Amino acid sequence: MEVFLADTAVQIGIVLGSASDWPEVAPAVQLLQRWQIPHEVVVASAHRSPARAHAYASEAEARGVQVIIAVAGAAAHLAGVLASQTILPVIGVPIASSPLQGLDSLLATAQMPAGVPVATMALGSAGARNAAILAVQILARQDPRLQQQLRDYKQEMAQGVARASQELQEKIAKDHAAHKA
Ligand code: AIR
Repeated sequence: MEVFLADTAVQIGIVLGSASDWPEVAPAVQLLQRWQIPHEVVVASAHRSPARAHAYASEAEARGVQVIIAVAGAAAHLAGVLASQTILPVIGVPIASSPLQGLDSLLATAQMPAGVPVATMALGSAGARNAAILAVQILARQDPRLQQQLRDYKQEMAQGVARASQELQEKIAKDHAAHKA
């Protein structure tokens, strides 16, 4: 039985181990919305709903999904379990949601046995954002529009750093002047 809809044009599938992981992922999803990349967000736990997690991974390719992002905390086996059921690239995002503050999920996501790769990102929202960017970089190899968006994004980031530097210099100069007066 198919569990996930077949008629949606989704390129990036984001799977959360729990709805409680969502706040870490929301900014990454905003980026995908801004870039108009068809995506979906579903919850499927490798431990609490293993059949659902297996179904997602085994149906994803036929549904047109090109990259899977798996987000989970604690004993985070989600990315590895999904990767075991598909030939799609799987990007893992460990979340610091347990008393071990993410060391558990980082190791569980990264330390895959040879043969079943998971591209593991940094912990938390930075990792989620990088997962979205990496997924788009994969899609962009076949899509000049996305290549341009990625170039624009890098330029925007660099301009943001230059602006921040200018603002900091102005603040330091102002503080210095106030101190002298
Ligand atoms: N989790 C859920 N099923 C398996 C795992 N590893 C993770 C979730 C979340 C954490 O357990 O990804 O980060 C706590 O989930 P909850 O639902 O108790 O808040």
